[in-house]
Amino acid sequence: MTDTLQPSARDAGNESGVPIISGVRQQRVLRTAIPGPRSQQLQERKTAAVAAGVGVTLPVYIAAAGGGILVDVDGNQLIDFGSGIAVTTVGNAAPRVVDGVRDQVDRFTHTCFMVTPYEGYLQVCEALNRLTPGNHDKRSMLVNSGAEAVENAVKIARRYTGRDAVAVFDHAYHGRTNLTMAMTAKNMPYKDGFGPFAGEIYRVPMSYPFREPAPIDGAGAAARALSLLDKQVGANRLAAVVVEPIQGEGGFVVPAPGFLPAVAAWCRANHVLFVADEIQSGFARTGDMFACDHEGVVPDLVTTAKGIAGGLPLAGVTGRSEIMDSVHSGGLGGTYGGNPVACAAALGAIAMIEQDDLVGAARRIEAVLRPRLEALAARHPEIGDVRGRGAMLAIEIVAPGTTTPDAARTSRVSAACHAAGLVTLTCGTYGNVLRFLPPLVIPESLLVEGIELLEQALGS
Ligand code: PLZ
Repeated sequence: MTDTLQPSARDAGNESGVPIISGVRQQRVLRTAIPGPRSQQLQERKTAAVAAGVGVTLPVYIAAAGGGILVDVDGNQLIDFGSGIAVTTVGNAAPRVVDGVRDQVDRFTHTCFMVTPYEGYLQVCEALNRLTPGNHDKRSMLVNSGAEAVENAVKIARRYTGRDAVAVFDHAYHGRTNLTMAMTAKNMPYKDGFGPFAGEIYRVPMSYPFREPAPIDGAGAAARALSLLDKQVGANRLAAVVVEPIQGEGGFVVPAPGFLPAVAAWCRANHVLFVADEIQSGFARTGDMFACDHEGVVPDLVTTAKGIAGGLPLAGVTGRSEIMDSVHSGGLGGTYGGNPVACAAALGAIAMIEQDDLVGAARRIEAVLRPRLEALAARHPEIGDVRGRGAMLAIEIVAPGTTTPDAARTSRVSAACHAAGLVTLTCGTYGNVLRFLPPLVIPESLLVEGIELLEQALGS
């Protein structure tokens, strides 16, 4: 394997052999403590100017970024294992994204697609219709954020089925708006004090292999959830079952094989729409274009966001044409949905994903990271589970020999990674999952170095 995981990761070589991507040398550099003095000054201004409820994981202020590196205002270069929560899949300031955006802002920045439309919106919808699972006739709509995509999927499902109820799973994360807060499982920090929440949302058990009290396969876990839906809600009242094919914020929970196909089959048999929330797992992240592809599951509706547009705010709902087209004209929209600049960014990002085989890059990242994480788990009994797929991997940290979550140790390990110049994120209902979401263009050398830093952090 070469130093870069795929060819275009090397914008320009240089004599030292360290690749440069988007103008940034792909090298970790620590010039100050983390956070450095300039970041600390900015963080003081943040406290004085920004609402306290907007939290910050790592108060290092960023001046530039590219490939697998974030450059901060003190000149430190951090290895990026977060991608801004799975957004900069194609890398930060990726050249094809930047070129598309530049060209678009020169021409026009906004008209509102609902007033006077433009071609970029159509091209993104065409790409979504082509790339999402299934070969059936599809339609798409564009919005600004993941939560808005989920809201619209629910609106469309209710309109099409004439039913109200929506099923979601334990550990689910679907957003922070009123409807999506109701769909999100975790109270702190997402819901506490923010109710009352939207009604007609019903939560059932997920397939979570590491935490099952007794072994249960995917079909069994699906039957457990579906029987509750049958008995407590009634399939005839359900508009949709909404599921993340690999859960994101909830802990990178990968359901047992067979779970998703069984849920999808039950939905089909009961005329309930199967909605896949691929906002975090979609667009090459898991080593397939969408996580549903792994088991050949074809959802009725798919929500997308994050990785779709290389960092610009864009999200979408894609689905069967008869479902999407069941909504009356004017029933869906929003001022900024499918903004032309965000669409131009998405077209650049999608071109990169396809032309540079970033699906393959995600698989190669897994091939580098997973064996190293498993070797770490063999040496560190506090790593209870290594899981995920492609470049969406995680470890779950527990009291050794048990499944008892150890959130305190997880935060300490993550903080030690940060201090060493590795940006890691935590997640999970119990706050004890450390997740790894590198940009798919990250050089292999940074992946290997990141794991070495993680090992030191585990030991500290
Ligand atoms: N569905 C599966 O992962 C966003 C949330 C960060 P928005 N996840 C990151 C935070 O703490 O707010 C997400 C997701 C899945 C929906 C969403 C919501 O997407 O673009 O943040 O609204």
